[in-house]
Amino acid sequence: MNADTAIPSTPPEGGGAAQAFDAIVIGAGFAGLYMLVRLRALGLRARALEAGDGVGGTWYWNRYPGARCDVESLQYSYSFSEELQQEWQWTERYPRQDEILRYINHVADRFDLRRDIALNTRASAAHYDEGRQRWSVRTEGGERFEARFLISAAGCLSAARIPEVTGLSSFQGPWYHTGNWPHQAVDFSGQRVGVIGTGSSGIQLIPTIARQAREVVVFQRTPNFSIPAWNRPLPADEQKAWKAQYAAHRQKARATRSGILYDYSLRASAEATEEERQQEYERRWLRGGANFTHAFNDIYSNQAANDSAAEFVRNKIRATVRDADTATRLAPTDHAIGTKRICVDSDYFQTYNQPHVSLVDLRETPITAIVADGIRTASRHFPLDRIVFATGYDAVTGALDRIDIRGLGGLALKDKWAHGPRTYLGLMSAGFPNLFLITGPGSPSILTNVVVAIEQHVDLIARCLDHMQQQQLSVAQPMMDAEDDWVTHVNQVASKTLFTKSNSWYMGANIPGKPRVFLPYIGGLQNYTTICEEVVAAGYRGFRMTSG
Ligand code: NA7
Repeated sequence: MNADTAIPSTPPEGGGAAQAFDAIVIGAGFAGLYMLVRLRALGLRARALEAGDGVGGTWYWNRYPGARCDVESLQYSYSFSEELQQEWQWTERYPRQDEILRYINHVADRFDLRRDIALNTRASAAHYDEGRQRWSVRTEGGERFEARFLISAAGCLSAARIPEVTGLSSFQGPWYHTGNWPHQAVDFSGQRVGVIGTGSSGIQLIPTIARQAREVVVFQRTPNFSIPAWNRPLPADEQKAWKAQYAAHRQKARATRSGILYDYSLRASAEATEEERQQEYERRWLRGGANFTHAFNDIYSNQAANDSAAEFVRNKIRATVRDADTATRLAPTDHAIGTKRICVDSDYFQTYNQPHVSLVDLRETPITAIVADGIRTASRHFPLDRIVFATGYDAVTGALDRIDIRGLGGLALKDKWAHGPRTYLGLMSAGFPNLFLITGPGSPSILTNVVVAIEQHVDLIARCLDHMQQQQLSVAQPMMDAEDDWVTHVNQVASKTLFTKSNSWYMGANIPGKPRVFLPYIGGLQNYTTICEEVVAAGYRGFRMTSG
């Protein structure tokens, strides 16, 4: 579409008088909170609209048993405040959901952010009024907000998805989705529990539930690679030593491709002997975590290198799971290791050695229906008291798709993105003036330590708003050719990797009908940051900024 020939759109209807702000932020998780900090520092009046009745986003909703971050505590945290990073004490190598949520709440209090957050307020529509250069936002509760800037902090993994399975409404027991877990503890003692899905959430949840439940039946469509977390308490002296060098560690992390201080090998797999390769895998296996896939620098791009690392993990699975048939089904063969998000677990494969835990391979015997007392597959009926859906998300674009966002000429963002998201730098989309996307599609986002990616994006947006204020510019949006070039670049970089061959949520493959496009930018956080800095240094090259 041509932004210059657009006609004004109609603001959303309903509700009383609109509450006016300089900026509306959608979401009060890690991204929304830090955005509020930066907006306040610019002297802009902002309001964050948060669907939950508390802050925290992902970590507010994902309260399932075993929920834990797969990036280490000392890295998965804000770096913008030296005082904050020094004062907060983490208790474990990998933080549990409740600890992260306490941390986020601490941040909200420490920086006095709550007064700028409207809880229980889900944005349902956001329309741009070209004449008034204002976004008009409507909420599910019928409230209306107006602002010059609209900033999405809605998250990449926040639109939980329950697959369409016949008969769910007839199930008589309680059922849950990991991404929308009840606030009260759920007791599985003595229960027969069916778990659908074996991604990161399922792999964390299954061992934890198995400690309580009478019986656990896991319904697996695709097995996943998982590396042990070897989680442990974080000793005070280790934490102190890290904090003594915090600024330097953060700086080094930002200069990596994933924003995480891993041990990135500079060697290609073929440069090592077979014995050296096995030693390297074993060393990393014993250290634990997603660092494993950085054993050689071509695991994501070279099939033979990937096969070698994948086979090592398959052998570990076979050595762990006693029943040979179950082990075979748990060992992934349909995708390259790491091209579906690699999982980090605590005793996942060991759990299948317990007599009350069983695995159903849905590729062989698909679910035909959920019935009043359980799940029926093509070959048998499984009586169950509870069902857990660990079936994932409409990733990266899902949260935005669920809001009726309309830009110039009334164009819906969803329609513009019908064949895949189109953005410039994952930050803005042409035809949607003053709409900023924190960790939007086409940015490194979910391929990184997302807190690092969030801080980089929020800082960039804040600098852009500051520049606009200084220069008395009121409207910003990308130029179409800059956006087209970026989309081409994002696709080209992805096509050089093994990622585009897998049916992953990175590719939108988990959602029926979603275009098959690689959603994040895989060129590396450090390269992406360099590109952004060049854009800024060149006077926001590729953006058109105008005064009102
Ligand atoms: P994921 O990684 O998308 O995993 C979802 C799982 O659910 C995965 O095993 C899916 O199988 C399975 N699934 C999805 N739909 C169905 C249906 N219809 N039937 C059976 N099984 C199904 O989501 P998670 O919540 O585990 O993790 C998301 C991210 O959060 C994770 O990567 C971390 O970054 C944190 P499939 O593989 O699609 O065949």
